[in-house]
Amino acid sequence: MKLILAIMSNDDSPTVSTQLNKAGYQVTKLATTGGFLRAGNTTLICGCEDDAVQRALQIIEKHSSKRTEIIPNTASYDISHFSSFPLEVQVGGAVIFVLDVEQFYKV
Ligand code: 2BA
Repeated sequence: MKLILAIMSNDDSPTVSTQLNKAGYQVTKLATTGGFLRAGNTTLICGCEDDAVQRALQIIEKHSSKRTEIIPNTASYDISHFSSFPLEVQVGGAVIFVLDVEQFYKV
């Protein structure tokens, strides 16, 4: 058995956990904070059999991988000059650990 720890953005975690649940995985969601940026993120804990890890990783990757989004640019360099060019920002991405589980109990 394996334990997957997946750290991702708060925006992606609802979709990832819904899709994991739909595929039959059990998931626990933790509200976490990145040690470097001190910003909120989400850590999903998912225990599964060894042969189910790859499918879980595919689901996580599909719904949380890094991608580029276009957002309106509201920056201005003075009161009369607003930039009308949209901004490309990188969002998403997940950091994933897969650990061996020595023992698992439900009591
Ligand atoms: P990522 O490497 O994509 O990491 C995103 C978040 O995943 C991290 O948030 C942290 O919560 C978790 N994480 C990543 N690697 C981990 C590990 N080995 N063990 C435990 N948790 C881990 P933050 O710590 O706030 O970092 C946000 C981003 O800042 C990182 O994105 C990385 O691009 C950068 N970063 C982190 N530490 C850095 C450092 N010491 N120097 C320069 N850049 C750093």
